[in-house]
Amino acid sequence: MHFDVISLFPEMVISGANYGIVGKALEKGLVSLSVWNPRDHAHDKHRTVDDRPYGGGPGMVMKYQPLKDALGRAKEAYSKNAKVVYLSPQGRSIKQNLLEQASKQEQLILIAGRYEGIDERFIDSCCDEEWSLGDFVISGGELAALVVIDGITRLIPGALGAEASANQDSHVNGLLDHPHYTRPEIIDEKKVPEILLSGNHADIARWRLKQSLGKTWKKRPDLLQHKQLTTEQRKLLEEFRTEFDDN
Ligand code: 9D3
Repeated sequence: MHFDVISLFPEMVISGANYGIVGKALEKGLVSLSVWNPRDHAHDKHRTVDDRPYGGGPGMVMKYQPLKDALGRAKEAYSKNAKVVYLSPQGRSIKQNLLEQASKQEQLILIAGRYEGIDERFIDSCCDEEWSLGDFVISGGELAALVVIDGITRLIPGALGAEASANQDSHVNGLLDHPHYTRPEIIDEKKVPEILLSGNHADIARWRLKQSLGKTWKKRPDLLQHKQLTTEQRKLLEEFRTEFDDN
């Protein structure tokens, strides 16, 4: 998978991608990343990339032409049919299934905006999709681009260690994760749940699934709304709720 990011702060994207699983995947050549700066395509004396909004109002708007030329470079450097995504507060909220679909692409070009946004004509003519991290405000698209790169990289075969697996991730199965514990066995009188010390892997798997179902029911009932539970899962959730009512 090849990622391109169009950004006025290329170092922010490059440096952010050099850690952990994404950093390793880049080293292994499982993914690659190029960052293109619209400022390199501004040819006036001050290399202007922004201008005042027509109609007035606060802030500045990113100009069409430097974005268009930077995008052109990204496309010709890799070629193939790339998907172009503008990261913005107006976009569709990113969910796991959106990243799963996108991970099948050969090239993904991410447009990171700054200021109040970018000229609408660039969105209309040059972008295929518009994605958001959710209903909160951040200062630009670079962190969003890193989020997308990270989320997609985890889905690429070989990017996660042998012990880990992307299909064990929370949200991949539509449930929240179960609780985790590590040594020591007792901290401030709080014991690790006995079953995790039993060595019975089937019982442990059942307990974890029950905790996942219970946590999801307590914290994110919306996730269960449209999920079809198996007979086993319904039984485990019933058990959890019964024990929950008792406490
Ligand atoms: C005054 C209206 N604001 C729009 C909601 C102005 C504004 C805020 C933040 C314009 C641009 C930005 C920069 N945000 C992003 O580039 C961004 C973003 C976000 O702010 N929230 C959630 N997802 C994303 S993805 C890119």
